[in-house]
Amino acid sequence: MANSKYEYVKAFEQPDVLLPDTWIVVRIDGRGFHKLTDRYGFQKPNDRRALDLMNAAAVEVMKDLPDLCIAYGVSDEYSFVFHPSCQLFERRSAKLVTTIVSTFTAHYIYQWGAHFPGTPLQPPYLPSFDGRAVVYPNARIFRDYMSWRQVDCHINNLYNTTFWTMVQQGGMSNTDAEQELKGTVSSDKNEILFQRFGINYNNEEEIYKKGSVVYRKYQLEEAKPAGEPETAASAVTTRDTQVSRSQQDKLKKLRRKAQVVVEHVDIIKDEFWDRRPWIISGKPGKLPDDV
Ligand code: DGT
Ligand code: MG
Ligand code: MG
Repeated sequence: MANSKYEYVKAFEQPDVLLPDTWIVVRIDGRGFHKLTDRYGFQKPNDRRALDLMNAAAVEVMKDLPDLCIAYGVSDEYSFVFHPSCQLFERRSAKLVTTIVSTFTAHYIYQWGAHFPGTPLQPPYLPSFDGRAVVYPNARIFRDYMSWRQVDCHINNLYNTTFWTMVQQGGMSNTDAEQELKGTVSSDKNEILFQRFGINYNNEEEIYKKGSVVYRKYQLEEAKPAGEPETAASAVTTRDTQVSRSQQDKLKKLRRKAQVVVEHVDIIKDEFWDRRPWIISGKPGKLPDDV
């Protein structure tokens, strides 16, 4: 680019490179989905079509960005995770966040009609998402982040399921149901569901109870025997995250070969991570035999 007297304005741009060797989580969240879900008549408390659409968009984001190692979605939010070794966009925060937000939104809108046939999108109620990047210094804290989101999913879903059952099946007003649930703990809500409505919360669909986990599938490994102190999660060293450009390109190709799957499973316990060590290590595993 030719120099001009206007060139100096470039000095106003602020650097926003995220810390090296850290887990980058980009969490996106639907803007004003309270209104939007009302406008398009989403079922309460969970609309399967809406969750399937969120998951379909997330799968496309994962396919588009091989640097992503896992994503977790619940309600109108999705957390996308870049491995500490990620060098995409030189780890510039705004580039990473805006790419994820716009790619996700594009696919969400593109696939809307397939998931909500007969309910076309109409301005001003068009889906949009905000996003932010947060870095976590090690695998333990990154896993605590993921656990935090899944626990949140559980707490909200138990509350919402109980609340809407009391309203929809019990004929209570929103205010009365809210009043009765004030100060209750999980066991109280389980009891209300079971005693009054014959609903065993454990039998509710996993996608509602656990949220959605999206990752690249390789051959599962044996779970570690209980009591072994070191999980794969704590085994990443700085050395593991320093890889050359050509090595990175090779890994990218390998990642593109793997199938991206959506599962509704526990990510709080060690088992999920121990059986899928490639997520924490960043090193692709073996492709399943049938691929
Ligand atoms: P925000 O994020 O500050 O722009 O505002 P909202 O309205 O998006 O609030 P948020 O993200 O805290 O809460 C998500 C809203 O989306 C909440 O009102 C419930 C609604 N929502 C999410 N999934 C479903 C669903 O499957 N069915 C229904 N009926 N509503 C849902
Ligand atoms: Mg929202
Ligand atoms: Mg939300």
